[in-house]
Amino acid sequence: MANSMNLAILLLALAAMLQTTLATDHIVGGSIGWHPNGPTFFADWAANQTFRLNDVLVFNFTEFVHDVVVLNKENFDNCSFGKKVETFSTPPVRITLNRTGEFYFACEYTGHCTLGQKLAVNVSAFSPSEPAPAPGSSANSPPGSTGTTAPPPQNAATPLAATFSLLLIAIATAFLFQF
Ligand SMILES: *[C@@H]1O[C@H](CO)[C@@H](O)[C@H](O)[C@H]1NC(C)=O
Ligand SMILES: *[C@@H]1O[C@H](CO)[C@@H](O)[C@H](O)[C@H]1NC(C)=O
Ligand SMILES: *[C@@H]1O[C@H](CO)[C@@H](O)[C@H](O)[C@H]1NC(C)=O
Ligand SMILES: *[C@@H]1O[C@H](CO)[C@@H](O)[C@H](O)[C@H]1NC(C)=O
Ligand SMILES: *[C@@H]1O[C@H](CO)[C@@H](O)[C@H](O)[C@H]1NC(C)=O
Ligand SMILES: [Cu+2]
Repeated sequence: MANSMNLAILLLALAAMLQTTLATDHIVGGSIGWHPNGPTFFADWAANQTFRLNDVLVFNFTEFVHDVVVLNKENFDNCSFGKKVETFSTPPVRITLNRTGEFYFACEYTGHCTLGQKLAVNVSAFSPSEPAPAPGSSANSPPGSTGTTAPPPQNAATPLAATFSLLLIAIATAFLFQF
């Protein structure tokens, strides 16, 4: 009984560790970061990412020059800041995508949102059928950026790891309820 419990706890801890490694940090805008860079820059950036539950958005910007405001879709569409959901002003801002569905962000400093400093992401539940990013692709380095920047983390979550993690949880649960 005691041994089974220990094993179950060990397996659960292992599963938790795997789960943690599954969450990906997305550096918003790659090496450009969070500031206006053309009307479709952040939409293009987002199109090259896969956002999964519990992934983290990292907004990197200069304090008092930009901020991050969570908006609803209507206000996001017309860059309207009358009804802010939440405001984050101290960089780097880390936002955990803690539900599936759409999230809307914009900078409320005058003109920035209309200049394209706005980001919509659509968070999907884990999907094993998703294609892996092409090997060697520098998908995250924005056009026009110069210098040698290490490619930001791609979506490191692999279907195998997730399956393995689920399996561990299942085994641990089976052990816990066996006695
Ligand atoms: C992904 O990034 C590459 C390189 O920056 C770019 O050429 C391509 O258009 C992007 N894809 C999408 C769907 O935006
Ligand atoms: C944020 O930007 C600064 C200056 O560009 C850079 O030094 C720093 O590494 C960036 N941090 C992240 C998390 O990208
Ligand atoms: C933006 O749209 C919202 C919802 O449709 C509306 O309440 C708001 O007045 C609009 N703001 C501007 C500046 O157009
Ligand atoms: C997600 O986090 C925000 C705070 O950042 C919180 O207000 C919200 O309730 C959370 N949503 C879920 C589904 O946990
Ligand atoms: C977000 O993803 C969901 C599920 O994949 C989809 O039904 C929805 O239309 C997407 N929303 C947008 C704005 O693309
Ligand atoms: Cu700004």
